[in-house]
Amino acid sequence: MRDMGLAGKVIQTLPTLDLESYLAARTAAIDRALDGYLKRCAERSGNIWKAMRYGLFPGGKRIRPILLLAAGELFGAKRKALMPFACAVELIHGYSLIHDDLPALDNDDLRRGEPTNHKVFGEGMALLAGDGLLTEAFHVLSGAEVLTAVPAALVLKLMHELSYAVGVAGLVGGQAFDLEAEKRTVDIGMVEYIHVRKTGALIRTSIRLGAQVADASAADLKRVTRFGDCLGLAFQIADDILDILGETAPGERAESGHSEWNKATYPSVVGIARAQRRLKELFDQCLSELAPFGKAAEPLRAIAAHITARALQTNGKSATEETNI
Ligand code: GRG
Repeated sequence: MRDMGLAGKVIQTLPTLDLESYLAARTAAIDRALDGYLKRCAERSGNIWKAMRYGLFPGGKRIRPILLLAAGELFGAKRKALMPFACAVELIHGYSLIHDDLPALDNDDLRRGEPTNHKVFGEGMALLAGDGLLTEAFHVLSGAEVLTAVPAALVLKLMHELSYAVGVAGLVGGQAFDLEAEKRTVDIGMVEYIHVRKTGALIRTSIRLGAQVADASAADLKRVTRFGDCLGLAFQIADDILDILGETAPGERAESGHSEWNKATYPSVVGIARAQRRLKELFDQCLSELAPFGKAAEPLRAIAAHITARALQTNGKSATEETNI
C-alpha cells in the first residue's frame, strides 16, 4: 500500500459523519438567512446592494458560520439563536475578502473563480460594498429579533468580543502587519503572529460565539477556544501550503500570478515539510481538545480533518521545496 504519511494518519482519524451532507445542509440554511437579511434592507436596488450581494453569493465554504453553528449545537443552542451570529461572521468575512482583493492590498483579479468585486463594480464601489457588509453584520446583531432568542446582555458582550476580534487586535491588525511584512524579512514567530490575527481571530471567535450563545461552561469554553486557536492557525497554514503547491481550487489566488514564496507564510519561511509537520501537530491538538466531548463533537472533528487533510496529502511534492528553508 502507498505510504500516505501524515495524510494517512489524518484520514485514519476521520470520523464517520457524512460531512458532505452536513456541510451542504448548513450552507443552505446560512445562505437562506443571509439572503433574508439582505432582502430586508429597505434600499437595495442600487449598485451598492448589487456589489454587496456579489460579495456574498455565490458564497465560498461558509466555514466560519458552520463552525459557529457546530460549536453552538455541541452545547445545545437552538439554530434560531445562533443564526444571526453565524450570518454576522460571514458578512464580516465577505467584507474582508472584498477589501483584501483591492489593488491597494492583494490586487487580485479573481475570487472564487469569478472577477473580484472591484473588477465588476469599480474600486470605489467595492470599497463601499465591503464597508456595507461589515456594518450590516452589527446591524443584524443589534436587531430586536435577536433579543427574542438571546439575552440582551449576552448579545452586547458577544458584539464587543466580535468587534475586538475583527478590529486592530485581530483581523485588521493582522492584515496591517502582513502589509508591512512584504517590505522585510520575517521569521516564523512573526508569521504566526500575523496568521493568528489575520485569519485565526475570526475562526476562533466564530467558535467562541457559538459556545457562548449556548451558555457553555467556563471550562468547556476554554477548551473550544483552544480548539479554535489551533484550527485558525491550521486553516491558514493549510491554505498557504495548497497555494504554494498550486493546488488552490481553480480560480482562486494561485491564478493571480503572485509568487506565494515571497509572502509571509509558513511554507515560504520554513519549507513545505516543516509547515506540514506544524499543521499535523495543530490538527492533533484540535482532536485532543475535542476528545472529552466524545461523539457530540464529531462535526467539529470532521471539519478540522476536512480543513487540514488535503494540505497534508502532498508529501510526494514537498521534498523539492525544502531548499527554501
Ligand atoms: C482587508 C481588513 C482586511 C482583512 C483581510 C481575510 C483576509 C484579511 C485576508 C484574505 C487573505 C487570505 C485569502 C488569507 C487566507 C485565509 C483565508 C482568509 C482564506 C479565505 O477564506 P475561505 O477559504 O474563503 O474560507 P471562502 O471563499 O471559502 O469564503
